[in-house]
Amino acid sequence: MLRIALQSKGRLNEKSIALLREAGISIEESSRKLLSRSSNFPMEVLYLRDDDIPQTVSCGIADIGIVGYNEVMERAYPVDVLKHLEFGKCRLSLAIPKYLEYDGPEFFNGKRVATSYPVILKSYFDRKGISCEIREIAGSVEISPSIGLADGIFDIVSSGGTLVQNGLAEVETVMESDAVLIGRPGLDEEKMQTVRTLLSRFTSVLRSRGKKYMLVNVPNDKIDEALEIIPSMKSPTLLPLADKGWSAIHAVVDETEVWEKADRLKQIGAEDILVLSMEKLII
Ligand code: PRT
Ligand code: ZN
Repeated sequence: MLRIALQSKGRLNEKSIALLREAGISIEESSRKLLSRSSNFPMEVLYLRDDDIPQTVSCGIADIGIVGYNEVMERAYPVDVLKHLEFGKCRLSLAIPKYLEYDGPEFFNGKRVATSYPVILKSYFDRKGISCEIREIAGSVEISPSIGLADGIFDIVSSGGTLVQNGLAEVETVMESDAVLIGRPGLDEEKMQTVRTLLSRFTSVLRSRGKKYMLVNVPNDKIDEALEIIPSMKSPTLLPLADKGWSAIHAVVDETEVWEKADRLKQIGAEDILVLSMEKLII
């Protein structure tokens, strides 16, 4: 039985559970126990604080886990990053009071920076050859400059709203982060088999996100032009229509490109363009 560690509450909790659900894995959530078992997949879920997930996986209490890449890098436990999951996106950035002039990372020489991510920050300053005092604090990092605790901060930024509210300007992005699936190195073959199944399901779920299924009727002499507009993943699905001289093309397209492609298809004489949402793309 494979054990996965998920954040018990917080930013990654709901999306982690949603990803498992979309991958067809049912987990009991009602009682929000510390440990719950899937009814249809050989896996149990352990709910933890995100800070504890890398260590729990590296020491074998859980086999795999979903946690922010930033936590994996900061805790620096020996775990394998098995897959980037494309949610919980954010960046770790240096910020300073907006009225100060900034002329590059050398600005931080001899300065004090407050952060909850001292390991990542120290490695950045070491790489740049900058000598800066790193002040580790647990929370409310963004108020440190205004209370005189630090000259700048190093923190997670998403929309940038928190920095603006606190009169800070983002000056360097040190790292990009998203939620990742991590695993303990050296899992036995039976568990690895389950991990491989899980990875392949996650890949299918992520690939189908933001995609639409498009069906288009085109005159046969326009098929080549239409296929340039909607290239297919492998060989195109092309079906003859009862009305001779016409065919239907089926294709998967990015949601963001649907209107632009539909307009171009109409211009070459395509008709009856049907766009459907896509449930799964299993490869
Ligand atoms: O209780 P537990 O310890 O499990 O949770 P936590 O409070 O430590 O973490 P949580 O739930 O806040 O975040 C979990 C993970 O979500 C982080 O480790 C990141 O990988 C990811 N993530 C994505 C974020 C954000 N976006 C984010 N915006 N984590 C924190 N923030 C905070 C940030 O600290 C800052 O205070 O949001 C503020 C900035 O947001 P903007 O939008 O104003 O820039
Ligand atoms: Zn935490």
